[in-house]
Amino acid sequence: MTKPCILIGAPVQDGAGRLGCDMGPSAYRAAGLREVLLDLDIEVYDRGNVALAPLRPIVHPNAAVRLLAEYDAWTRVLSQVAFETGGEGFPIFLGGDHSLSAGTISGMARRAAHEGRPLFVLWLDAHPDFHTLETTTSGNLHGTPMAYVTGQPGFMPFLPALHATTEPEHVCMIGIRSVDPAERTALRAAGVTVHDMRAVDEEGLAPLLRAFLDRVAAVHGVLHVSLDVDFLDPGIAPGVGTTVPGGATFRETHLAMEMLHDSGLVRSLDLVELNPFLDERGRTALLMVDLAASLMGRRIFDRPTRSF
Ligand code: 5AB
Ligand code: MN
Ligand code: MN
Ligand code: MN
Repeated sequence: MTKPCILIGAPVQDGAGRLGCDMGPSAYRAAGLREVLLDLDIEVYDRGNVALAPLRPIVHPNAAVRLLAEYDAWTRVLSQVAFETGGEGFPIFLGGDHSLSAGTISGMARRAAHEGRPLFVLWLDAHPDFHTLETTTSGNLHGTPMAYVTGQPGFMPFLPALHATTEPEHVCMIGIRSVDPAERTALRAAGVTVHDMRAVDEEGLAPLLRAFLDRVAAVHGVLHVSLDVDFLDPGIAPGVGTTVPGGATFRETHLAMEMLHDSGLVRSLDLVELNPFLDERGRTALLMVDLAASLMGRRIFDRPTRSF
């Protein structure tokens, strides 16, 4: 790893249905993210937390939609920060709820386009977050970022115009096990690769991931990884507002992170949906830091002993 790691706190909670995700960046710092990266001989710069851009009034005809002006403002600022830091090093975005990925992925797509390379996204989540502003019924906008960055209809003129869209065919979702009907229809029409939990159980996470990494490498693509805490089984990761039973295990996820590191394809990472208010003695924050360390090059063999 030659590139420095840039930590960017994104204390976003406006997209989630419950409060507390704004404490995520602090929890990752308290769990020692910077220190584990330094132990790997990686240069680390902590940029502190990003501040919300000024709000502009936005009204949407879907009355369920909540806090759209905030979503717009976070997306504008995070997209710019992602574009800039993506050119300087390896940004790790410390969430914050998943609505922040509207900004980080759109910014990384612009960065990749700037370099003439296609952006791919690995989406590790129980949910596809593929609602549009029209189809969301909860109105919680953390359920929409993948639809926005892939250019699904209805986001304009409410959200910032995309400098570069992410091709739906360049998105691979793994761990999916909670999909709303409108999302299912839209995912099929768009051609997103979706490996639900049954696919993981039958085929194994490693072969599914390997096939995707081969596709990225074949066209000299760059990869952004978006890791939602609820990808993990709630038994090992309770610190999240939207737990779904039957999630990924410790071993599966560490293996995925090591494979991602070995591929050399990953350029940026979102750690999202951690809600420290719901966590148990920091164990979810520690696990996410542990996984980030694997993605950045620590072998499971070298993992320090630690009680969670
Ligand atoms: B998360 C749901 N589809 O739209 C909705 O945790 C859940 O970032 C969204 O993946 C979950 O509210 C968003 C029911
Ligand atoms: Mn999510
Ligand atoms: Mn989720
Ligand atoms: Mn969630």
